[in-house]
Amino acid sequence: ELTATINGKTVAGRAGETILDCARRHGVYIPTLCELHDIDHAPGTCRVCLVEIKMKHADKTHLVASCTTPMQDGLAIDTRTPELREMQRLQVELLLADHDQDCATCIRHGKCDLQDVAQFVGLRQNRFFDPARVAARPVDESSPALIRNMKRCIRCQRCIAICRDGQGVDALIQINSGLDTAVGLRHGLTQKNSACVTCGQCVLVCPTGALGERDETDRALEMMYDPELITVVQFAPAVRVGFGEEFGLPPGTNVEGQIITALRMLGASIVLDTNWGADLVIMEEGTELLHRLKERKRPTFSSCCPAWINFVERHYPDIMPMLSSTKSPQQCVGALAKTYLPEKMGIDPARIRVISIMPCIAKKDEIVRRQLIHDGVPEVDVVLSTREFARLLQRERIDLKSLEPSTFDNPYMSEYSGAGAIFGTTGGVMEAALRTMYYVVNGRELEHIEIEQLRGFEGVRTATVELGGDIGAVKIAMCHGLKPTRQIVEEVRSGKSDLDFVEIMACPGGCVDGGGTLRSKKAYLPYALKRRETLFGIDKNRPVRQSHRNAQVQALYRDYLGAPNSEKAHHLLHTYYTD
Ligand code: HC1
Ligand code: SF4
Repeated sequence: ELTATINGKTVAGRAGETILDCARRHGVYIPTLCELHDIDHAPGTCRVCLVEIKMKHADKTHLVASCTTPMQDGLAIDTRTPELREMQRLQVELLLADHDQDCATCIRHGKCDLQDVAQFVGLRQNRFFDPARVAARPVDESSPALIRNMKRCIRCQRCIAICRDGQGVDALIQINSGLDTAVGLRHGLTQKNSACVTCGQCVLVCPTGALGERDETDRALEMMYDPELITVVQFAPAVRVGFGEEFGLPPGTNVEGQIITALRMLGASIVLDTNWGADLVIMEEGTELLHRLKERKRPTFSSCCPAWINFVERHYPDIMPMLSSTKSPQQCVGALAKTYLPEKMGIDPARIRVISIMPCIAKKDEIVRRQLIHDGVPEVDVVLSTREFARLLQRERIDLKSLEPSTFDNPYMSEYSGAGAIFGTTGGVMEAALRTMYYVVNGRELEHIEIEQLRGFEGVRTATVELGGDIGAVKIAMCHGLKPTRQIVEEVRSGKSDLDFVEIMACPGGCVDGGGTLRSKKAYLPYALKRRETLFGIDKNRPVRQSHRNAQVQALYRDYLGAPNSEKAHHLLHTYYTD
């Protein structure tokens, strides 16, 4: 331990920590922009975390960046002198010199770190603003999912760091130098044709509106307002546990019922649950997997995560035959909402538009895949990320917290089992699949359905599970985050792996921390475990906890599809992959 003072108060410092970390531990606020502790990123480029220090026995003070300067014994630190504030103000003013000034048009307005810091330092003028420089900065709108707007970039490089070190994709690089420094794609490519898989993790760490989803809130509203259209809205397993924070509820609160109420207030005609689709996917994927196991084709990779599919197609196209052909729950719901549902409800399929609310931006890529558009009609018309849904409720002045919860009332596609609910967290698809596969093989339920050995949180988890019957022991792996995924894929390609079934979620934590979830300031994925716990709680409290016991899924097979993997099921619920 070492002793120092911050603003005249004695504090205990720790060897090896930075001045910034020490100040934070003692509740002293220092503004920051480029630094993000959770991903160990402190490039020291924005210079707003300046502090004044005086070393032991020295008589001069000097200014240093607190995010990169280590604590020392006897240091006198000041975080709030007028000269310091003046310097910080100047830094922010320089950052704004080539920054889009039109905050009201920015998706980050009101939730932007740069705005916060500008307020904190008391910025009152913008002397260096140069519209020509702003105009020269590029905006990449090539991707259906992700917009990269360099007019709003403050060059913090967090996005580059998370893409390279966190996800191991390494699509982003720093381009140009000096005042022209910006973020671009390797080899001068655009977002759409680059190595980017639209996992959206870079969006989660961006402190401003430089990176964001393609906003489709207007399109969704237009559909819901149009009296000629029947809007079918579905929302993902993870959305209900990652949305309450926006309205001041504790992280991890389950707001399923309030979301249903809000959607009805907005004008949704029919509210469905993607969880129902997750149960259906288990029937299709589980059956497919058992066939593949009998044919000794191994491993099979799960296919519900669209950023993972992008990753395979762009980075490892040779393993495409190992991907399950089952569509994702989102697409299964979409496909059936335009076929089975109108048949059951006696409505004209041409009037139906499907809107999904997803904690993901890659889902926006998924809906425009050519395999999932039939004669010009997409299975899903619009995807709103959780963030866009929040924006939509804010602009419509709907306060989720004050709403009475409602329940799903669609008799065909909204009921779900506990297995469907846990899809939203890493390992959930695997656990759900094993519950049903065990039943199919043995004709009875698995005794302990919470498979504890699957519930860790390491990047890669492997286990051997005895399925009995003619299948025996199966070797499985679950992986979240693309860096560990690369490791598994490399093992499989080298022939060293004896895995049978692998679940992959591109985002660390799975969908609960998807690239479309609410952003946290100054933190990376702080609520993963809380959201996960709530999903496990939902599972525990469901009257039905296995996908094959979902009565509405059973009815679908009885009345419409025949059996899992039937010809009709194949036609509607399976797909293929292309590079
Ligand atoms: Fe997911 Fe899925 S779990 S991909 O993570 O398989 O986004 O929540 O909707 O489709 O069900 C996301 C979540 C989601 C699909 C399901
Ligand atoms: Fe990298 Fe994912 Fe961002 Fe694409 S979306 S640039 S893959 S972090």
